Amino acid sequence: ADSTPVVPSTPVRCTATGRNPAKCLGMAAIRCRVMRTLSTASGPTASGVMARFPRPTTSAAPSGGSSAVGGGYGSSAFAAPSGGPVTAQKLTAPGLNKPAFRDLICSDKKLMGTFIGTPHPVMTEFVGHFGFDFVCIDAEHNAMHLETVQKMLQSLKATPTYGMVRIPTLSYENVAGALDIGADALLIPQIRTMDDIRRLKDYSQYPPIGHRGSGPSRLWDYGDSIIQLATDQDINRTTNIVVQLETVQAVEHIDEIVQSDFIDMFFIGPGDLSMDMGIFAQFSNPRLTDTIMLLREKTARAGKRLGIFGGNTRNHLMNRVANF
Ligand code: 3PY
Ligand code: MG
Repeated sequence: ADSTPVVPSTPVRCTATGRNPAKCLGMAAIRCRVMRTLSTASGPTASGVMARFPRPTTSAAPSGGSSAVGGGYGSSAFAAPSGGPVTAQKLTAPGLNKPAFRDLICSDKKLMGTFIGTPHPVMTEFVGHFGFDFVCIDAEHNAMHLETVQKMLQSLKATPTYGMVRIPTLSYENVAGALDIGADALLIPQIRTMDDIRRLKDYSQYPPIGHRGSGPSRLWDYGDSIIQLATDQDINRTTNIVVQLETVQAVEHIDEIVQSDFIDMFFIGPGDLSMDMGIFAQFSNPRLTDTIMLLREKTARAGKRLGIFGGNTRNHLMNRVANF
């Protein structure tokens, strides 16, 4: 099948929550399918989605006072159903108040996503209604910085789809910054050594585990969520980290790397892995396929989820090698 999940021989336990889904997650990122899906998604589905947004009624908006905020797209000024005074309401679109992405990551559901390299919130808003579980906003290989990525995450919030962000390099600014602007998960490329893993832990986790700074950012609803977070037993559980396995060094250190308890999922990058092995894009080369099978076995044995970049649904690695 195109996207059968990997079923490891040993049961998988989510290290973050302790839940024990029976299957390892197959996560595939598919670019080409998006364009093929465009024609169907722009039909009844898209108009149905728009119809669910309540429309601001400008005539009902008060000229002053504090019972409502200003009108315009996405504002909270609406006519009261009774025709009485206007009160501020929360917009309840289908994507709002969706469960935390962590619930999905820690379930046994197979996830399907796609990468987005076009640096514009309209693209994420559009693709967010295609039915993918997540999109990966790819700031590693595209011209987008945190301001743009934040807008893309904001547009995704009104869709049922989650936003993972692939940061360009491992730095405090990129890791803590992308988390603060509300990325549902981070995808970390080019991890090589245990020192990289230690830095990632330090940058992504709040004390006492790491040294990530806290602030009333978008992630914390600009301060609204602080009280709730402060009473949470483990604030770091809100952080979803996915580490790419795409270097020879990472393969060499895989036994240690998979033991990292703060990492929720691993993700194979066959392009870079083959490049690093000196067999670039030879996706049927047994050296590459054997390595992918080894990574699959090691991650499953450690009870970790695994994903792979597919390129398309007929991809050899996805279907016949890793059986995602
Ligand atoms: C790779 O194939 O190297 C990737 O990073 C795909 O996401
Ligand atoms: Mg890569």
